[in-house]
Amino acid sequence: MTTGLWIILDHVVALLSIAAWFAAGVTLALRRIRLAPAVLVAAVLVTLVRVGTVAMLAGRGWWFVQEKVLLGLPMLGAAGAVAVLLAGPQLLAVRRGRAAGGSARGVVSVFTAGYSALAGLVVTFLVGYPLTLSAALITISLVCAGALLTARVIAPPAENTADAGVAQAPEGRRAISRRRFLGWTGGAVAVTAAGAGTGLSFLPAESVTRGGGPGRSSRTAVSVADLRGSGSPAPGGIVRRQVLTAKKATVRLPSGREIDAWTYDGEVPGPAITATQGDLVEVRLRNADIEDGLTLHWHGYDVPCGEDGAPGVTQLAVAPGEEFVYRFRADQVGTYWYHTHHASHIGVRKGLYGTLVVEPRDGQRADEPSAAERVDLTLPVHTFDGVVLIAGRDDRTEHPAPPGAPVRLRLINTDSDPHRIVLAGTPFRISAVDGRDLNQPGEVSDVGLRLPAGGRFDLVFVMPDTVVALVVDDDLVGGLRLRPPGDTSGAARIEDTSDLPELDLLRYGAPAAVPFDPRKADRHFTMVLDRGVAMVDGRPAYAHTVNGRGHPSIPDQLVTEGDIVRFTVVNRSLETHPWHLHGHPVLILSRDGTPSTGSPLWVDTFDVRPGETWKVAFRATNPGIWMNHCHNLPHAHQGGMMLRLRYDGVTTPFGGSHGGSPGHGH
Ligand SMILES: [Cu+2]
Repeated sequence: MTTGLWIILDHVVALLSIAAWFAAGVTLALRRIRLAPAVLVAAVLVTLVRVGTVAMLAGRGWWFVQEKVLLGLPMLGAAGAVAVLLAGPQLLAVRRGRAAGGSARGVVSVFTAGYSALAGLVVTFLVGYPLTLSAALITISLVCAGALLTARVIAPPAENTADAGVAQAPEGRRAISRRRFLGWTGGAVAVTAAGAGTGLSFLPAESVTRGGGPGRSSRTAVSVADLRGSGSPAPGGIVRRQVLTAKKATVRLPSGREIDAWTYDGEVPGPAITATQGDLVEVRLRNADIEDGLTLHWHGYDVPCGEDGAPGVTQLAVAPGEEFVYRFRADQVGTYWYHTHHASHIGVRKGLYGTLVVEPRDGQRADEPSAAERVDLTLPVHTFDGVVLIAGRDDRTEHPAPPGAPVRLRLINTDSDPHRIVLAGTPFRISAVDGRDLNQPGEVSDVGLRLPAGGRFDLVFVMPDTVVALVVDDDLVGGLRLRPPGDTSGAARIEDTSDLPELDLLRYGAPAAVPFDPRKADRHFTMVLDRGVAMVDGRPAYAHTVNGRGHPSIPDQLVTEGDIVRFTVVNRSLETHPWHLHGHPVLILSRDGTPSTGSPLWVDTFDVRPGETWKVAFRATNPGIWMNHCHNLPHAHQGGMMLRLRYDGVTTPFGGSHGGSPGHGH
C-alpha cells in the first residue's frame, strides 16, 4: 500500500475515533446504560487501530507522523485512559445493579477523550509538519477549556447533580471542594498554555537555513542585477534577435470558441524561439497592455540569474509601456519553454507562454536524412476552457510523415497538472527528459508516460507505414495523428489506453557516470510539503506550505558556489506537487527510498505525489538568487509554496512579488 493511501486511511480511522468517543459521551450522558459500554469499548478499539495506522505511517518517515506521535496520540491516550478508568467501573457497577447511573466525572472524561481525538486531527490539518511548541500548547489549552465547559454544563456547581443526595455529608462537601479545586487548576493550566502558546507564535522565525553548511560569509556582495548574459555568441554562432510584445487578444480555439487571452505577439502559444547551440538569444520583451505586468522566465534553461525573469528577485515586473531585454547564450541543447513568472497562475493559463528549442551545432552526419525528410514537432500541451490543446490554437490533429522518416515529438506540459501521454502505433524511445539526453534509452511500447507540470519529453521513432497516434490523458478522440502521405485508411483504430502501465523513468535507460558524488553533499535541505494555516504575502491563508510556512516567510536556503546540495522533498498532503528549482537541473537519487537505477535523470521538475519522498542533488554552479517552488502555479502564487535558494554573497536590489519582506534582500 502506498504512503498516500496510508495517509488517507489514517484520516478515516481518526474520524472514526472522534465519532466513537463522542458517541460514547452522548450515550453515557443520556444514561443509555446498555449501549454505553459497547460504544466505549468501540472507541477504545478504534483508538488502538489508530495507533496501528500511525505506526505504519511512522515506518514511512517521521515527517508523516510527528504531530500525531508527539501530541495527538499521547493526548488521546491520556484522556482515553482516564475516561476508561472513571467511566468503566461506574458502568460495571450500574450493570451489576450497584449504582443508578454514570457520574458526571465519567461523562466529562469521555467527552474530553473526544475533544482530544478531534484536536489531534485538527492539528494535522491546520498545522501539519513541523509541530511547534506554540501549536501544542494552544491545542492542550483548548482541550482543557472544552473539558471545563463540559463539566459546567453536565454538573453545574450549584446543583451538584452528580453526587446528589450526598452534598450534606462531609464526603460530599469534600467532593465539591475537590471539584472546585480541579476546575480552578484546569482553568489556570488552560489559560497559561494558551498565553504561552500564543506568545511563542510571535517569536521571529529564521530567515535563512544553512542545510548543515557554513553561514553567510563576509565576501564582497554581487547584485543579481549584475549577473547578466553574455554579449556575444560562441564562434560560429549568430545573434538571434526577437521582439515579443505582450498584449491582450481574442483567440479562436479549434472548437470555434473565442477566448480572451493574454499573449506574446497576439499568438497563443507565443512565437516559437529556436536557436542553434552557441547562438546568442536576445529577446526584447515589451508590455503593451498587461496591467498586472509580466516577465519572461526560461523554464529549465540555466541562464545567468539576472536573465531568469523572477519578479522582485532578478528584476521588476515589466509594466505596461515598459520593456526588458533578455540576453543569454544558447549553450544547452534541447526542448524548453518560456513563460511569465509574474502572477503566473493567471498569466500562463491565459496564454503567456511559448516554446524554446535549441539544436546542436555539430550539424548532421552524412548518413542522416536531410532536414526535409525529418519530422520534428514541438508540441506544447495546454488546457484552455477545459479542452486540452496540442500545439496551441492551430491544432493540426493530422500531420504527414513519410514512412522511414525519423520523427521527434517534443512534448511540453505548459499546464499546472500532469498529463498522461501514450504513443500508439509504433515502438519509440524517450530520448530526452526536460531537454537533457538520456543514456541508452531503450525501445518501449504500450506504456503510459506521466509528464509533470512544466516538464518535457522528446519521443523519437522511425515512422512506420501506418498511422501513429499521440494520445493525451487517454482521450482517444483528441491528440495528434501522424499519417503516411497517401494513406487513406481513415481514422486509426486505437485501443483503450487507460490500462497501459506507467513507465518508471527511474528504471529507464542505462546508468552512467555523473559529474559529482551526491553522497558527499555539502548541504542538505528537507522540504516537507503540506497544507496548513500560514501567512502568505502578509495575509493568513489555508496555504500550501513548506515546513509549515508560506511565501515569503519560508526561510531562504543558503548555498556557496561549488557546493554539492541535496534536497529531500516529502509530500504529506493529498495533492501532487511538481517541484521546480530555477537555474539548475537536479539529479534524481531516489524515490521512497528506492534508488534511481536507470539512466542518470536530470530534471527541472519532478512530480512529488501524495506520500512520496524524493531525494535529488545538484551542484551549485550558477550564482544567484533562485526561485525554488511548486510548478502547480496556483499552489505557488496563491498558496505560498515558493521559496528562494540564495548563493552566499549575492544580493538583490528588487523587492515585492517574489522578493519577500524588506531585509530578506540583504
Ligand atoms: Cu503544489
